[in-house]
Amino acid sequence: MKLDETIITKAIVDRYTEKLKDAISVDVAIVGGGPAGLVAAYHLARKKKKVVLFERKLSIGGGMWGGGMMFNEIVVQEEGKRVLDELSISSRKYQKGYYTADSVEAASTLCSSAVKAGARIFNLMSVEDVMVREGKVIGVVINWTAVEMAQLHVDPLCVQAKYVVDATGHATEVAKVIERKVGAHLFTETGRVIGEKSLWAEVSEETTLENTKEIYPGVFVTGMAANATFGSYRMGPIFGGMLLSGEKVAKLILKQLK
Ligand code: 48F
Repeated sequence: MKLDETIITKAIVDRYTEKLKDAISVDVAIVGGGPAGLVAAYHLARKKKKVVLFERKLSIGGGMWGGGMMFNEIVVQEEGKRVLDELSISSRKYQKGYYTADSVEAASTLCSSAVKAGARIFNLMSVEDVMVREGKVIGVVINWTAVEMAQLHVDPLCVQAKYVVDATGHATEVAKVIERKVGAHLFTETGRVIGEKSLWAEVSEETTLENTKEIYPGVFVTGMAANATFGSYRMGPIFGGMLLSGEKVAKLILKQLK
């Protein structure tokens, strides 16, 4: 069969446009495709909610690929292993209470699980702002990462969402935009993004879960963004807290959507 390059081009443009149009009004918009955002996307999509996830980078998976200092293995505790098992991600016991998993298998399977469950993922797109009406966030403002990187003067487009999840990791970008542009009082002790503390795995694994909650009407934080928003510790290459936080934020939002 003769191949026609113009058909290839039309196929890509048509299919991409279909996907994007379908993502303009959703139940949940997730910002950031690290482990926490991906687990959240998977659980929400499984429950048939309309979910879109925007990831700034070319690759999905955030800080998971690199394991610890580029040694591409991650560590989880007992509870985190349960999440890996549910997603059929292989893990091995290292010693009592410590399990390891290949970070490439973990990141790629999380991504695949979210997409196959029905979440729409757009890589190479950054969320640069939010839309707020009557004291509630009602959507996100998106642009191409390439536009952001080249600092081109190009106006963005908008996506309407019943709920927004800040899964941007250490950067807490959605929370910071709300603080800076909306001038809003976040649901933290200071009303602002408190910022992360130095590394302490044991405490931060627990606080990640406690801090997974709503920070402003319509906006939830998950993963490292949760700890950074509420001023808790970072944890390094132990990932159970991230996975469980993704699960928790999905549960909280599902409750609200009922
Ligand atoms: O950093 P990241 O992996 O966040 P996470 O899911 O997991 C944290 C761990 O990787 C690790 C850790 C271990 O336990 O502490 O750091 O909380 O993924 C966040 C993703 O969000 C993207 C960013 O490129 C990364 O892939 N991101 C950040 N800001 C934006 C964004 C934005 N404004 N728009 C789109 N994507």
